[in-house]
Amino acid sequence: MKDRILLARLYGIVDLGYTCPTQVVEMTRALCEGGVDILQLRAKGLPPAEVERLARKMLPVTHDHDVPLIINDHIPVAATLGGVGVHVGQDDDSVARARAALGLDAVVGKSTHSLEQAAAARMEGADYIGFGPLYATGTKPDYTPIGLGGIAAVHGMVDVPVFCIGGVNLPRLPEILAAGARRVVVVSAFLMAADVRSEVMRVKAMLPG
Ligand code: TZP
Ligand code: MG
Repeated sequence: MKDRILLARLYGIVDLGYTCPTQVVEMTRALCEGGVDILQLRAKGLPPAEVERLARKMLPVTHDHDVPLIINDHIPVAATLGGVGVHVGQDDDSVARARAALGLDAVVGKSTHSLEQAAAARMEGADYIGFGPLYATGTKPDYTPIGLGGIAAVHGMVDVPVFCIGGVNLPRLPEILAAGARRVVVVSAFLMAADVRSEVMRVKAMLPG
């Protein structure tokens, strides 16, 4: 699974803040068919058993498309499922604890919101980092946007994949790429698109190969 992360450019998230549980499978299919390289299940506030249930519905689809599935926050759920990665935030369990629970082969990613946090996440052993929010975003409303200024620097600092996140959408992609981004996470712009597959395809086509 780690090799898939190294090659990945486009990271999608099925966020239950935008997608209702009954639409999770359909959304997973649309995102995978559109061409996301990694997919995360983010279900803030849902009980672990529900997160596990939804992940089990997503897995046949992600598996068919050879897209790694990453579980946000719920390390025990990820450990129970097996064959999935986990994503932790600054206030969650450490990368080391996640790795201890999931095994050495599992992908463990971490959210970072500054150059210092990016360097620390790398030292902690994260397989990839999220870096943002670049812009103000309703998906993470309590966070101050960090802007585009740190993107070039973070790529010079850490040797793991950096996924730029937060308010990323098609119209903003040229300036994000011009600032040095090579990989992005897109959440609401995909989940709220009128045609999810086409939107994913359009973003994917603009990313470096
Ligand atoms: N972490 C930093 S910003 C963010 C997360 C999970 C949300 C990004 O969502 P959107 O809708 O693409 O701005
Ligand atoms: Mg978290």
